Amino acid sequence: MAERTFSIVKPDAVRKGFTGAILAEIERAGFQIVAIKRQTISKAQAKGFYAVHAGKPFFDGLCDFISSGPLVLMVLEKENAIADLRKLMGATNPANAEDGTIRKKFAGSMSENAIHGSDAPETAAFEIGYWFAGYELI
Ligand code: 3AN
Repeated sequence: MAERTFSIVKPDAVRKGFTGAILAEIERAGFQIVAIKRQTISKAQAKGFYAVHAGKPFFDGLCDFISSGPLVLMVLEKENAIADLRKLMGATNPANAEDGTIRKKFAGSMSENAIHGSDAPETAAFEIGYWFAGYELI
């Protein structure tokens, strides 16, 4: 059965003009883009989204970065979407990302790493609901 995951083209990649190239990689890998919107989020919205990382040393910088400029929020669908997107993204640190992954091609650093993807069904459900209303997902 098709599964849904949540993804972000992060502000570093949008600033560098990589949005279209990253969307092309996602579609080529067989994902349907169920919903998509470009917006600049507030730091308060960022803190709510990344609440699971609250208290970690990189939390404040992460929230500043993700709210630093326009990003692209997406809901993606395919069989095994959550695990397959993580594979397509590559390792969190682009220095460790495998050849052919989005982070290998487009990410600059551990903190400015081009793309986000949900890591489990529970987080996908939370993240989709955090950014998209039901009527946007029909
Ligand atoms: P991923 O995005 O690969 O799932 P997570 O969920 O561990 O990685 O971390 C969420 C985000 O926090 C990462 N995408 C990255 O931008 C940032 N991050 C994670 N670990 C670090 C770190 N040690 N230093 C700086 N930023 C980090």
